Amino acid sequence: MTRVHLITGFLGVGKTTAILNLLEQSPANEKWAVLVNEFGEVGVDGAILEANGAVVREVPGGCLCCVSGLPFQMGLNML
Ligand SMILES: Nc1nc2c(ncn2[C@@H]2O[C@H](COP(=O)(O)OP(=O)(O)OP(=O)(O)O)[C@@H](O)[C@H]2O)c(=O)[nH]1
Ligand SMILES: [Mg+2]
Repeated sequence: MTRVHLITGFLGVGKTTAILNLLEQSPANEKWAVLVNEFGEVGVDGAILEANGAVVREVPGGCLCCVSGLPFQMGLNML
């Protein structure tokens, strides 16, 4: 089983900060990956998260379920 956590919230509420804090505490024997569904400034979160040790895939350009369904599947498969 792959454990999945969905971090969601309003613009600027602290999602990236929370993920970065969790990454700092991640057990050494676990592999963590972050699938970023960023709306707007493409790539910013991905670069920051990758610099902090996570495997990152991005799904830019819109909602995972309606606009970016295929890129979402591709991102998951790449992980
Ligand atoms: N006071 C306070 N500020 C916080 C907290 N978490 C994050 N911030 C600040 O809130 C601002 C936005 O945090 P981000 O982590 O970038 O928020 P985000 O939800 O990823 O933002 P978007 O990706 O733009 O939607 C930053 O200046 C953080 O330093 C918190 O728990 N308390
Ligand atoms: Mg963010």
